[in-house]
Amino acid sequence: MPAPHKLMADAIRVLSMDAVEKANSGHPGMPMGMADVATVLWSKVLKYDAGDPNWPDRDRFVLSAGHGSMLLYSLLHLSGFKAMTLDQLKAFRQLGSATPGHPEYGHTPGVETTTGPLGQGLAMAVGMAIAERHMAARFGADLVDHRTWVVAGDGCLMEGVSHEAISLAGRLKLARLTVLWDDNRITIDGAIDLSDATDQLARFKAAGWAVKAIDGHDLGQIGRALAWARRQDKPTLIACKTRIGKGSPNFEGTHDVHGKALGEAEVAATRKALGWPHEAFVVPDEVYRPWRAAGRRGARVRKAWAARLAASPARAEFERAVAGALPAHAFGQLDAFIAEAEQARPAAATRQHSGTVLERIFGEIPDLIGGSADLTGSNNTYVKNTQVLDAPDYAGRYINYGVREFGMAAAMNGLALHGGVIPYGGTFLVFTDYSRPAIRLAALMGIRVIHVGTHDSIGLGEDGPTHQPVEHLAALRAMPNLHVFRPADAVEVAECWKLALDAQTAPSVMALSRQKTPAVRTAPIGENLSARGAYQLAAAEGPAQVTIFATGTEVAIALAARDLLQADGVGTRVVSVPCFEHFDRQPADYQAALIGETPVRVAVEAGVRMGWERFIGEHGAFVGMTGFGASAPDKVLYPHFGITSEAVAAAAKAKL
Ligand SMILES: Cc1ncc(C[n+]2csc(CCOP(=O)(O)OP(=O)(O)O)c2C)c(N)n1
Ligand SMILES: [Mg+2]
Repeated sequence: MPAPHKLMADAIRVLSMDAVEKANSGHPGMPMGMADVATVLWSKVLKYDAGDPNWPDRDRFVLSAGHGSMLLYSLLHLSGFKAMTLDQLKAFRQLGSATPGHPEYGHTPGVETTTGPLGQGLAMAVGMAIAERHMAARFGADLVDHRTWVVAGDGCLMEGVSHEAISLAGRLKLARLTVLWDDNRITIDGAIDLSDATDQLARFKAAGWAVKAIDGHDLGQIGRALAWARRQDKPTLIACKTRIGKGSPNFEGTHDVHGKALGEAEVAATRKALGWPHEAFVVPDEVYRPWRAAGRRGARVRKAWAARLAASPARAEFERAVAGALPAHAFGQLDAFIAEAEQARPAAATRQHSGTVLERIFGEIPDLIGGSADLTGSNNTYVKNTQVLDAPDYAGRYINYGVREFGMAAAMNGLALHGGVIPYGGTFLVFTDYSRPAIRLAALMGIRVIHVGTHDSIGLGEDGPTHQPVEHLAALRAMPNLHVFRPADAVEVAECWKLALDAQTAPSVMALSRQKTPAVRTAPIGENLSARGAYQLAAAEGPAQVTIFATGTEVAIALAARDLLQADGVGTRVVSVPCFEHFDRQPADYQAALIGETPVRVAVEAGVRMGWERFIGEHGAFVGMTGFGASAPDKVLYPHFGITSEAVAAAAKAKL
């Protein structure tokens, strides 16, 4: 190997080994193994400018094998990203550092996404590559013309989500996407043969990818493969045959080097073997020089791009979209819809109202990209006459995600992370179990993605308990920074959609009913009451003795129960609770007043009780589910499981 490349790659090896040694924790094997591939990519091919980590037209580099974070931190440091100082490398894995164990989005400039959970980086990269093609179609190649590169390990490819991701990418012909597979045949427990015998090249090929295998330590092969990838009209997989822990005389090629410090003696032996005479964290100028030049390589290209943007008539719109701001008129038609609904009081399934809301905003917010995991008609996510997003022009705004809930949710994260688009996608609420790991990453990263979860209770009826969510609302509400909405009628649906779209730093789930439900918001208010999270929908006549809290389709049941109680002279107020998370953010005095001091508090929701203590206290009554549902019409199931206005009234009376 020519001297500069060897020195540049060895710098990654040594920095990674030393940082792990200092922390006495971390993963040296993967960075040492992939150092050659990463050096060629970052010094010759990747389009980036270390001086401007957020340049919108940069290539995206996703480290799906996130345990190898020292690879990325070394690259960021060596190529000159200002935030990635030597001190940060020395503080690897320490509290408050920019170098956490796994790369975290929004924490460290130059890190595109959080990729600790194996496989999800690859799946998010698919979303990034979709966003790139779509934005290129919308704004032209002058402004959007970049690639997405993924480093994935054996683990990423073993994870099931990789299947969803690669088949979707293959179908959409995402030629700007390249996966660099660290084909080292080692995972934590030992050799790959212990647990896997897949022909990965054949698998990717079958999904519509162009594939190639190379020696991941051969400069010429790496360079030629990267050039080959750029010429393909399909997504590309490059299997890079590497030796994990390359350079360590005793551990190279073994699983011992995957995830622990090498130890003083082996660190010294590795230095000697590599011919690297410098102390820990000392990088000589002759190594910095070519690395810093690599980091500046893109500056000229970026400046030319900036000049094109400055001269572009689309500049303001491009900048607005990339900043994630909504158009000024985003909700014009939606406000009209709310006013109409307050008058017309339409009774319908809340999923249907959601579909109508989408019709009112889709034209106003060109950044919206919809989709569904093969339940388009059920989720009401498709707006009439919308072009499907597909090769070759990618200008469409609706994605047929196929039966891939996890892949869809991860791709939505990638779309949001790329910027310029706002993804929403539908499935049955019960299948958020399938997409939950990606919802969790969205919540952790603080990004705006909107999950439409229809068929939100036993009210879906005959499909039965496999399809009827019971614990899902509680489970989703348990997740930090996730906004879980369960609107009751057309007005609340519109209000909750507004809140989801306004939340630039949190994902949302819309829990929507399959079954018809009456309007409950029947008076013009001129305020987004759902923004309070919970609000009094009906006051008590006379002194209030009972408060009934309810969400979604059960709000109507609560109102009917109030009628029964009031007829018996029991003053009853009804509180609608479209979103726990928004309620938690209200001032304490609002919360206290809203929960109130009636002697009896009852909650009704066609799910489990967990979490409702927040509103009803330890001694409140709860009307809902205690087990799984059943297969029957919804009109039968609600009385069968005792979720009726009579049951709510009786529960209140029993407590009086
Ligand atoms: C979803 C998920 N499961 C398990 C882990 C824990 N884990 C981290 S690395 C790893 C093995 C990965 O093997 P490979 O991708 O081949 O990495 P290498 O050992 O080659 O560096 C495992 C199981 C994880 N990070 N994410
Ligand atoms: Mg491996």
